[in-house]
Amino acid sequence: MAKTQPKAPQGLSQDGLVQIYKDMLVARLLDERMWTLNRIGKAPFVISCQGQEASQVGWAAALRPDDVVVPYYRDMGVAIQRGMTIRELMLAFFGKQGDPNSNGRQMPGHFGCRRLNMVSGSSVVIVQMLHAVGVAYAMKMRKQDRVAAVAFGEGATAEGDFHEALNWASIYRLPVLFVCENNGYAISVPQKKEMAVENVSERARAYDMPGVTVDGNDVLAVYEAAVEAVERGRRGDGPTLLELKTYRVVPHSSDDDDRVYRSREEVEAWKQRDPIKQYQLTLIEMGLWDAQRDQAVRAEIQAEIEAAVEEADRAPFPAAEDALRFVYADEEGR
Ligand SMILES: Cc1ncc(C[n+]2csc(CCOP(=O)(O)OP(=O)(O)O)c2C)c(N)n1
Ligand SMILES: [Mg+2]
Repeated sequence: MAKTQPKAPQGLSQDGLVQIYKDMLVARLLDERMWTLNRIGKAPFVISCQGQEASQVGWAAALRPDDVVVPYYRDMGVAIQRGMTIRELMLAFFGKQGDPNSNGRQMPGHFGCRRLNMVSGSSVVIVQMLHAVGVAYAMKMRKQDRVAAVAFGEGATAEGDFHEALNWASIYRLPVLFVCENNGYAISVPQKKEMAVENVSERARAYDMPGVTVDGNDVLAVYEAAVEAVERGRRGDGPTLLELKTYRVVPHSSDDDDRVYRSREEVEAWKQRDPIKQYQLTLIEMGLWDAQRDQAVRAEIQAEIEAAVEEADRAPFPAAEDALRFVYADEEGR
């Protein structure tokens, strides 16, 4: 039987389809390099996006540049899709001057950049949901057709802020896309010890909003579901809770040893469903990609990463007297 050709979602050009792949690849290769830099003692901390690239690039690609994104610490794929460069991300990773997120004063993974309409997150998990609801409320009061999108892990949904955010957004029919990147664990705690329900999306019903679960390793499925939710928000029909089932294929952070709480077989099984490999095959089937292009693009990205490593390693640390800048509203933020 002839295999059916995969179909591109409406509204995505061929260039758009390829760009999604490149963004996922940049996220993966950059993340891998960060781990080796950490292990040789060059940088203190990695919090990884590996395994979740399709979820992240997929939802971010559904937005316009003037929409506001409120990512969480794993969302390097979102930062890349929005336009943060390899150089900027490496400066942030080394905690150096020129990092657009905090000028080297925050931990890695605290993405925030005015140029990219990206709101900086707190280290306290889930509070970013309330920030996004506030942003969306302001958008509605100003009668803008913009949307706020916020991401979070499934473990963090056990906190009260999650419920308050859904409740408020629903009462006022706010244009928010709530994205749960469900990777099955909150550090060492598996989902069944985080919540009694099977799907985070089931909770949407209690707040009278659509709750949707999709395969978070299928970037086009994520994109399509996110587009629908974003359109809903833009039309004034209120928020959506989108749950993306995925997996982080590396430990929680560079300070975690995941061998103590999950089997190697489980990790291996998820690696077989690698979102980047899956999407590469889709593009090849669509006639938009081949092995030669793949090799060339990987080499280009690696060269850019190495140049960024050299630059960030040499770059100065922030000046001590800058520590309190931008804390109070006494000067323009970056
Ligand atoms: C309020 C709060 N409690 C605990 C922590 C420590 N902590 C950081 S990440 C994390 C796990 C969160 O898991 P999940 O929401 O599933 O996101 P994931 O890391 O799996 O992507 C915890 C407990 C924190 N930062 N803030
Ligand atoms: Mg999790």
